[in-house]
Amino acid sequence: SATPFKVAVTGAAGQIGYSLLFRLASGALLGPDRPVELRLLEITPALKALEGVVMELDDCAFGTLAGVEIGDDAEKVFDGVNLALLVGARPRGPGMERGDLLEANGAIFTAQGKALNAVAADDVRIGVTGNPANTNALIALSNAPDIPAERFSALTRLDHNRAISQLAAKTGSPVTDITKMTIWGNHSATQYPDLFHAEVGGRNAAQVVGDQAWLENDFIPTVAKRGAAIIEARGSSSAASAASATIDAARDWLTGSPEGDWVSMAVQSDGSYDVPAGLVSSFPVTTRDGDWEIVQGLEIDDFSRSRIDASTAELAEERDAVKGLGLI
Ligand code: NAX
Repeated sequence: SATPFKVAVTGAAGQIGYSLLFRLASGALLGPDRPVELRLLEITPALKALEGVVMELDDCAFGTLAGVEIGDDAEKVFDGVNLALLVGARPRGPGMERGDLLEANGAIFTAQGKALNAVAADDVRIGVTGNPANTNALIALSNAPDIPAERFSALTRLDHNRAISQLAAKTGSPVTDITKMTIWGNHSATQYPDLFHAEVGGRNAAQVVGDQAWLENDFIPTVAKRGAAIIEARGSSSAASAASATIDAARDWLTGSPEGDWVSMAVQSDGSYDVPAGLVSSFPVTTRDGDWEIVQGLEIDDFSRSRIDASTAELAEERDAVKGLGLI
């Protein structure tokens, strides 16, 4: 039988983990024929809860689950991993300033970057879900000098999927009719979900909608503030949808984006679309065999330009802050 694909998940005892682990174990990533070994990292106080989750994984008797290891030592847990999903992060606590948040997460993502650099498999891919995801990915990649920077990405696939869902509802189309959606910039309220290149049944989405006011005052804020709306309704932040998007992103990265379509991923900018080189920013990308390429040649009008610039300016501020803290 095939060698197990080793997947690390950090923050495995958290909310997203509680959905993500079961999807991974059931073969949602690489299908029913590829066994998966889970390597789960948590902080020491959460290990007992994680043991309970592992009991439940056992109880599912998943045919694709080849093994589970848990621990609080990143160098042990990341040993030989082919994919690392960095979900665990430090949430903003009461009275915590933005700088404090960047510093607390900086400590996590510098250490995890170094551990991946030391022990991950040569073919490792790293997806960062934990917030602030783009800047955490920048910190991790900056602390893993032997891993090519292209192996790191931050999750904007949830935003991408939210945008598809909103556009499908507005146009009365199935989600499968929506293609070429793009999220630009930061996974934050400044993100720019772009309808000018998206298509509905092969027709330009902005033209099909034909309503700039909806696009500006409804669509963009609904997508960008969806996380807050879910907290308001559910009493806790999006978890199952975040897990689902984390799987979608990793699966498409490893196995390829659909022909004639693209996906959104936050990756280190090479200066495409005048996004300052070095920032980890969301772009339209095509993927194949674990590599990605930024879709080139899209025309950016003034409206899109100002939205992209606003979000990348925020990313530049975050980068300057973590640079100031000596994290990158
Ligand atoms: P939880 O607070 O439920 O779980 C996080 C887990 O991470 C906890 O169990 C904690 O013990 C663990 N953890 C903390 N530091 C760790 C470390 N150094 N090593 C290993 N584990 C560590 O949060 P959850 O709802 O699961 O969300 C996880 C992260 O995803 C948060 O940062 C959240 O903001 C972020 N999100 C990102 C999204 C995205 O689209 N990029 C959307 C969903 C989510 O908001």
